[in-house]
Amino acid sequence: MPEETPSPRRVLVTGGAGFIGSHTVDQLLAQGDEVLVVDSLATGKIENLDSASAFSSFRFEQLDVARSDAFCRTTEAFRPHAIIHLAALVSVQESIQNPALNFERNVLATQSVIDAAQRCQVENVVFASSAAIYGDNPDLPLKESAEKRPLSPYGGAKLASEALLLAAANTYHFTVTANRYFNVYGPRQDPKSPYSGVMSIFLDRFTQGIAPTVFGDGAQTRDFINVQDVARMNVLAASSTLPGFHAFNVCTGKATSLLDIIDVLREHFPNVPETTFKEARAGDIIHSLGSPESARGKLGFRAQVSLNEGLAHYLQTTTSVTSQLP
Ligand code: UD2
Repeated sequence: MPEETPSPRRVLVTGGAGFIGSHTVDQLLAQGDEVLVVDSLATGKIENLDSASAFSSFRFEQLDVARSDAFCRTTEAFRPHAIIHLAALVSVQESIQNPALNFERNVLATQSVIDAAQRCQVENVVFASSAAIYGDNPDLPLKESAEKRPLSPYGGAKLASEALLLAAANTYHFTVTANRYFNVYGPRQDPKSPYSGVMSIFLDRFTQGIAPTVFGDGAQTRDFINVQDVARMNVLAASSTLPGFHAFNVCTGKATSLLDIIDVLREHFPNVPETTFKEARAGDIIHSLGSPESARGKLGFRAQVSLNEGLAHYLQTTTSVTSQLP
């Protein structure tokens, strides 16, 4: 007899006040789970949890996951069935400028999660990994087995975390899913830094009537995946019964160029001035594309939101927020 999934489940989400985290929390609450968010609010925003806080099954604790003892105590008190570990230093550029901080937030924090999971016998751990571990590997579409060539301390830390989790899964026998996100976009992504996701920057500019800047010729492609799909994969992985460690690309398998995105945005904002082209960024990858086959075959995960739908919804949300501004 397959083991029954207890309902409701208790799920601890680190980084739950962030872009991907808050959407994951919303989906967990909607399916009836009890959720504890642990977030230092270093980059996460409490406003991202506005809709979550309406649920009596939701709790929040402001805490840095890398503070291992405190995090263990919190985990012990909540006794989660699953931990979804999304808290991280998310900027590649910042990881290059401050590798020690990157180590603390992206490696030590993972060790802290492993310690807590082991001590509290958590059955299931989900980890936010990244396509950054593949670096500029040109063997597209990238399969999970592709050679890992991280090009930044950020990519290195994600790979190191996967190794720690693989060893922990083998040693302590819990289920671990490492989700390797490709280019995630959608509402609540912060467009403020020049290194924010390109989609958030373009949307911000178009809605303000400012021309987008393209670094290079705009023919570079990415595998853009909507945050709703990414959150769904996190939720699915949190109840995975696959034993041991598994890493999955979280992607669509479709390549889209920057020029394609600009074309779509121009349909919505025909009066925005012509695109500005600047020299390509140093170290920029021309093409990035993942193979979604493994996640489809082993977890039944398939991205459902098309780029057109995702962009239209993102625009609706962004413009309704902008129109509320004084
Ligand atoms: C993504 C991830 C990064 C890391 C990396 C691994 C994001 C935000 N970043 O970087 O964390 O995982 O993949 O490969 O998801 N661009 C413009 N104009 C702008 C901004 C960007 O032309 O105003 C270009 C940029 O030079 C690049 C493309 O858009 O060619 C995508 O840039 P990005 O920063 O959104 O994402 P990426 O793939 O470089």
